[in-house]
Amino acid sequence: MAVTWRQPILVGGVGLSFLLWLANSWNPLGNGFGETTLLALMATGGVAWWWRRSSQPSQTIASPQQSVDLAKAEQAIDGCRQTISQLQAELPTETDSQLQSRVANLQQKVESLPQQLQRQDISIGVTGGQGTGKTTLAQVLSSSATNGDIPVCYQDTTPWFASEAAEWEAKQQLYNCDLVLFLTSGDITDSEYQAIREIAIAPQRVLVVWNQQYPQPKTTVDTIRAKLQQRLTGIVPAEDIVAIAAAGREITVRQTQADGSVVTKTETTTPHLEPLQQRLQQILHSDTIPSLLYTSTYRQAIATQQEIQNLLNQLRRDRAFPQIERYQWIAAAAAFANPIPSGDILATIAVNTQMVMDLSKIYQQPFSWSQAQEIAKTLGAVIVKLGLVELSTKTLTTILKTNVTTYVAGSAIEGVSAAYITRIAGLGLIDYFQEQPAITQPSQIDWQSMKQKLQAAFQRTQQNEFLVSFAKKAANRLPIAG
Ligand SMILES: Nc1nc2c(ncn2[C@@H]2O[C@H](COP(=O)(O)OP(=O)(O)O)[C@@H](O)[C@H]2O)c(=O)[nH]1
Ligand SMILES: [Mg+2]
Repeated sequence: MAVTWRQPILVGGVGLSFLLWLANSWNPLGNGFGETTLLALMATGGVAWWWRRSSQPSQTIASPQQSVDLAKAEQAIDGCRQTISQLQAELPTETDSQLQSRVANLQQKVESLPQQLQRQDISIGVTGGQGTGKTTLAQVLSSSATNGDIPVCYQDTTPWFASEAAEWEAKQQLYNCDLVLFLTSGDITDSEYQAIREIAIAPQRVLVVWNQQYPQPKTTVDTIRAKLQQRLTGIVPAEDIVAIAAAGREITVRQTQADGSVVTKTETTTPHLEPLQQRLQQILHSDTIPSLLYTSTYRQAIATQQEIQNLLNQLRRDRAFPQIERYQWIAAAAAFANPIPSGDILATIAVNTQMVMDLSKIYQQPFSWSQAQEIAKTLGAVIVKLGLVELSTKTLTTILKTNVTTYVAGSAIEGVSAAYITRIAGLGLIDYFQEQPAITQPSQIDWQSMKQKLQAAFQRTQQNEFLVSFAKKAANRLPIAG
């Protein structure tokens, strides 16, 4: 067999000085390894952590009916301010105009949040599935007298469930609403349930309005309302579920006369809006209006912060990717130049330790050398345990043999595998750092979750097309092809 597969993938015995020499003499990306001084220990601690709600979705889901007070709304605004300053601090010196305007836009959103707390009008969105009476109800409510102590504007949305685009539009239309009337035409479907839940946990105050387009006997009304209340327990309080008829309807009434003949008459039923109007009056009372505004502001602050965080994550990824690329080629060269005898899987390596340090710095949780080393060791062990080394080596060996015409030495395979494994480690790390912004100690790392990230990164890079191009690229960087 021309190719002997020796296990140590990552450069166990490579000393720092060797690596430094290697990086400087064989410089894959043209930028010096010394820019991040290998031996410099980074100071830990003093990391400013921003408040990030999104990483803990369970918190929001736990109590959809949570009340938001002024302090909570202001805290959310503060969180936004911190994240936007973080974003500004991390903006590259040369920023294109598109990015600049995105940041300016976000900045403006953050600045407008405090004004939301003082708003002097209320906006109510009327939403629900197709044909549930949204337009009709919004019109009826708009034309009736003001419901409470504040000017109110009603707006119907595009229907949910019709298409993804329509639903997305409906959500946009509801973004500024302080209250949502969610219309149904009877007992709710699963998708209606999900939609209502989604609105409630946003959190956004939502009333569920059963709009009866046909007159129903009272017992039916009571049964359906009870069913709705039961289904929505913990999501919408019973008093926020009301039954109405937004419009009257012409119905044909057949009456049998004393002589047995049947007379057909047309009657128009009357609209029935009182239950909804009463509830709106209570909610739009001057005592309760502030709570609506706090909730709206809080919700918008959370959404804005998430938007800022997404952009920040994107910028960090943009910076992290070239680092991962750089380390993967360094790992390849090191493994190629200095293969170690089999059996000894030493996963801790200078390359990966340095990569952990650099990536953790990008993600604002800088680790010291020894901390990074501890992480790199465990990372290596986890990767080996997951069987990723073996799997990827097998695949890459086949790919190399079929795609690289010249003789492929075992050390070349080790080099390519080392590059690939370093890439997986790097991708896993950045996915993890992105989700867990509050780590300051290696002991805080949740290895179970890290494992999932590594596996996901592995899966994502398993398409044959990617592997072939990766193996070719790696082989070209090693002095083996040609
Ligand atoms: N009888 C009756 N018809 C209604 C009621 N609400 C809406 N409709 C009718 O149902 C149809 C759809 O209503 P529309 O408001 O356009 O629904 P949207 O698609 O949710 O905006 C229209 O023909 C309305 O006149 C109601 O409470 N009673
Ligand atoms: Mg409509």
